[in-house]
Amino acid sequence: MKNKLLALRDVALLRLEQLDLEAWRVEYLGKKGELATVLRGMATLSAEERPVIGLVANEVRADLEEAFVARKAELDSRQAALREQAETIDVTLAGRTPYLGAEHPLRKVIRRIEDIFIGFGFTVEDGPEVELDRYNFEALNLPKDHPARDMQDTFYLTEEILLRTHTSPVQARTLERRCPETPIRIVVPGRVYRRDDDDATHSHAFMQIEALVVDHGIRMSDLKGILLQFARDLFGADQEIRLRPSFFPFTEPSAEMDIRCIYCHGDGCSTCKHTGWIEILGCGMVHPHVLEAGGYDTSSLTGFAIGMGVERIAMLSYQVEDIRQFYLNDVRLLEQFATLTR
Ligand code: 2NM
Repeated sequence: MKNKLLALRDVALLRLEQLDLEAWRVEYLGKKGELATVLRGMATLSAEERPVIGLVANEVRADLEEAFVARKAELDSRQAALREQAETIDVTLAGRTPYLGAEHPLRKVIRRIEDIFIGFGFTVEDGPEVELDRYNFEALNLPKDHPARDMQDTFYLTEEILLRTHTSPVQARTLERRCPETPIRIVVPGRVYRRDDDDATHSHAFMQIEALVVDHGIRMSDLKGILLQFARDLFGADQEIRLRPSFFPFTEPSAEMDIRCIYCHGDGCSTCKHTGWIEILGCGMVHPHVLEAGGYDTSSLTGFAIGMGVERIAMLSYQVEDIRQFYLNDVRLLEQFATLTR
């Protein structure tokens, strides 16, 4: 029995290195463990043998318990060392490149257009998106019963208050505010709203940029010169343009400007519907009613105005097929523009 106990101790100490600590404790020191099983056999021993074996058994138990405590301490300290190592900051490591974010593609287009007009001597103006009927329509030669009001289905908040359908009310406000003797050269970007069903090419809320010039002796040829230079600054030095007659209530005469198709250069493709041209903006000579509403003397002052949709230009420039991509703020789209310099 003594040999059995000593053999048990040797095996147990050997297995301590190999077994999970708790599994080892159950197997050797547990109530139904190896040691307990051997000790149950003591009942069969004689009265002389029992104290001798008892002494050996106690020694074996003490040895195993001591080994258990030592092993536990060893494992605990090894784990603590690992944890400390994991928490240690290596100050010699290279830093992570911070995520910088990027200009939204619509902002990029607005900034480029602003910069072109700033180069022509224009300044940037803005105004409220919640507007008065007076500035959005009335001052722009669009009286209450005018059929052209239907051209732009309007979000009305009250009879008189609405979400602006174009940025032109900013021009109307500027004309009203400025001294009617001083020339005006402004460019006005901003969000506008129209009751429209959203689809791949329409949005009920989109960005517009308009320009206005008022001065003595401004003529259609001034408009055409600015338009040609604008198109060349935006799309390249050899860009061709053409003007087609059109209608807007706030300009007379009015025109739409096409650029040579930036994809097929006039050969014909699906983007230009095989015409070789792409419509890009509307423009015209400011209607005398608009200047008069701003207190300007139309016998000595004339002007021109230009208006364009930012999304349309962004879709053409960056080959974005669906206008809704601009409003999703999907980082995968935005990251594509992060590296773009223009
Ligand atoms: C366009 C087309 C033609 C325009 C007119 C004015 C104002 F206020 F001067 F009358 N601002 N913008 C205008 C003219 C806008 O957008 C397609």
